[in-house]
Amino acid sequence: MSIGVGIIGAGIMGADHARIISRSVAGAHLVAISDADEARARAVAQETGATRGVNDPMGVINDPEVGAVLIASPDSTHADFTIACIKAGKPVLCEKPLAPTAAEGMRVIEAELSAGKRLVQLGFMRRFDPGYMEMKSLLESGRYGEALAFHCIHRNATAPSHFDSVAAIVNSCVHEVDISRFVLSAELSSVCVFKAKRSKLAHFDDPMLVVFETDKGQLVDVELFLNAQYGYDVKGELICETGTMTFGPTINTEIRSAGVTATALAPDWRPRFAAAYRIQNQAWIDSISTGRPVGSSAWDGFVATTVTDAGVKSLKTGETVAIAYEKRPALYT
Ligand code: ISE
Repeated sequence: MSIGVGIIGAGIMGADHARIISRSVAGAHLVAISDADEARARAVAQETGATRGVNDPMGVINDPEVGAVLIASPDSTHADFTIACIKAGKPVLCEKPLAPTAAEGMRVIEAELSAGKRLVQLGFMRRFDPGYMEMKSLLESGRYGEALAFHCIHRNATAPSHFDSVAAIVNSCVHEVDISRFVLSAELSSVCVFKAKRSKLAHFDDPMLVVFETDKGQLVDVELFLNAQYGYDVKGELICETGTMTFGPTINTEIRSAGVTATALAPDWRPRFAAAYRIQNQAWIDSISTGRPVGSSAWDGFVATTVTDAGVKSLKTGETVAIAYEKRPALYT
């Protein structure tokens, strides 16, 4: 049976998810898309074959034809819409981050705990990226010994004008928070944010180096450079006792001609992580039929906000900040 999906938000990500669900996901069809800009919602609905485009997020969540909801509205609205889905008893795939702060994220955990079952998947799509998945399984094969350090590079061509240094941590670096917890099967125990010399082309602290320590004594360093100009570039290199694992920044073919090698870089994360988004969205729909949640949970989303809260504190004080966690409830074990 096909699951009717409602989407909240018809911006860059909401429209992308609508296209993925309508073109590449089996077992689901689009019912309604809501956006503060109703004309934008209607345009995306028309393009993707959704029944309607509206400006009524609660109407979409409570629509009896909507069996599952995908939230891709602005970050500050994620927690409230996710809680509304939990109250309506509907499975929800919420874009990252769960919330801008841990205090707001905790409200989602409380709502899921009172519902008594897991309904939330967080849209940390990198967990479904073939490069990161292979890195994790190679590490877990034990062939290369233990992981010692993880170098991460996270570059965007340009950051939007509403971005600031806090958003760089809360909205961008949150990906490395989640993926390093996933790849290393470890918790992050401290964070220190270093501001590099600021690019003249940036309107906030950019680039920054963010260094985490894990509870296994590993170091995770992240170069965050969100106005790198030349394209979208995400790389990871895992340093193990007897070898290293690297995956490339690109999914495109390398061309050699006229004395140079060239490989096109994606302009942003959507083409770079196209496979990850497709696999993630299919896994979400499949998990609804089987009743077995996959990917990042609301708890993973909440932990990520706990870490980014500490990152923001380090950004402001320049000090290393120890990360203190709430106790993990039994629902998430
Ligand atoms: C954006 O929201 C994403 O999720 C992208 O993956 C990330 O690279 C970018 O920095 C974020 O702003």
